Amino acid sequence: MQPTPVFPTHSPVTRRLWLALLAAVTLAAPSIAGAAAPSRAPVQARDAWIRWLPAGLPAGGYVTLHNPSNRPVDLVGASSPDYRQVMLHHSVMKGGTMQMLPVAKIAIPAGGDFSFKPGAYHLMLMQPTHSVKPGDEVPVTLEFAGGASLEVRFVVRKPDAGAGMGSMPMPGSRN
Ligand SMILES: [Cu+2]
Repeated sequence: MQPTPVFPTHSPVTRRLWLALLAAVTLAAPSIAGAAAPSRAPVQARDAWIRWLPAGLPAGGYVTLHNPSNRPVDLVGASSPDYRQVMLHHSVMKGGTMQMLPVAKIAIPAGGDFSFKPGAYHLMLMQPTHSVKPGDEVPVTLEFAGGASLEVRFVVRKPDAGAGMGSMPMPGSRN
């Protein structure tokens, strides 16, 4: 009798098991990649800030988003634990007055930037859940088509930072 080899490579059982393992790995690889992709936003954010207004008034949020990928990415929403509602808005001049229109989505061009700016596109942060003041940092989660998201920290600045939003009335100073 020959001794049993350490690696029974000619055993049909082992061979079948090995092929099954190979098949499992091959099948699993693409599905793992597919599952991980939606959570990772390819977008990078910079210069994120909120134009603070007193008395819990809706505040404008501004940020520049960069899309390094080779296809457009759609921003479809935003949320923050510090505000009950965050909307995508576009300010437009109509008959001499500034109007704000809700926007369903904003495309960030492939290999390009999109900038939210005072008087143009902005995030409208409404109903703060607690007192937000200049100097604070507010986390905002940007949501993209396909389920990807990106958390960005917005620095809260005083109203005189940057250009005004136009027609928003300012309450009198209490100082
Ligand atoms: Cu607005």
